[in-house]
Amino acid sequence: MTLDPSLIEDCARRLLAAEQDVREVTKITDAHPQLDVATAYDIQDCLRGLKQAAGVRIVGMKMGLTSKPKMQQMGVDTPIYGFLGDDNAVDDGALVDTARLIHPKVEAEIAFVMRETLSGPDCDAARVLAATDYVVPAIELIDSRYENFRFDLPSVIADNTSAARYVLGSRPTSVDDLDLQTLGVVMEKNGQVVEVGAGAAVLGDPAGAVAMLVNMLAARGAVLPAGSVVLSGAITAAVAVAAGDNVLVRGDGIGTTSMRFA
Ligand code: OOG
Ligand code: MG
Repeated sequence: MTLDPSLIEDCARRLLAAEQDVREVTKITDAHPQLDVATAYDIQDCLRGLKQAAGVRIVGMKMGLTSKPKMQQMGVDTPIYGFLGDDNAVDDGALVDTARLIHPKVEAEIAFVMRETLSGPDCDAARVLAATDYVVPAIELIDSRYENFRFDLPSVIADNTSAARYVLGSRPTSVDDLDLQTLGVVMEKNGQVVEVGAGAAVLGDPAGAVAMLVNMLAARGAVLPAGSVVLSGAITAAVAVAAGDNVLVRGDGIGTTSMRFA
């Protein structure tokens, strides 16, 4: 179902207000059960426009639901994409204020920083690697605006795939020096290992997840601009965090990155 343009904007404004006011809302499909994926991306685009109008600069994109642990955890098995604004970025090791978040969870990811613009529809992992400036370990903090962190595919797309904060490692590594599929990643919470995985958990190859993003963007007439940060998707299940927690992700040969919570 395509929604009336005024309804698309209403949905985007409701999600923006939920984020700003730090409160849960019912998922969009409760009010609009026929909402389809294309219209859900229209709502996400509208949300992006509202944020840009308020001064947010778009710095990159993210893939989500690209690994089995995430698909099983959320009960949705289709990869999705969202956008990253400069308001989502936090510095490596920085303190994140949980009072600004509804029900935060963290994910271990591999982030790409692109040297060249990529466009679909025939993008593949080799083109992604050739266009990549460097990779770094990342922690994505997701914070669904929906009640109890529960949603379906169209609702989570409209909600910008739960994007909230992210942090990148500060040591760039060239992809020429890495095998992204066997790259091991360890997530620690308060000094205890809570999740482990390898790059191949992400659709067999994180570079393939970035290629899928480029092809999904092409289907909507968009490109992945040079300079973009791309979160390729959680390697492991997401882990809930609260004030006082300390989360660290280390990737084999690519260093570490961390977030602390107040
Ligand atoms: C949707 C976003 C998932 C990932 O890396 O899989 C995501 C969610 O689980 O809330 O960012
Ligand atoms: Mg993620």
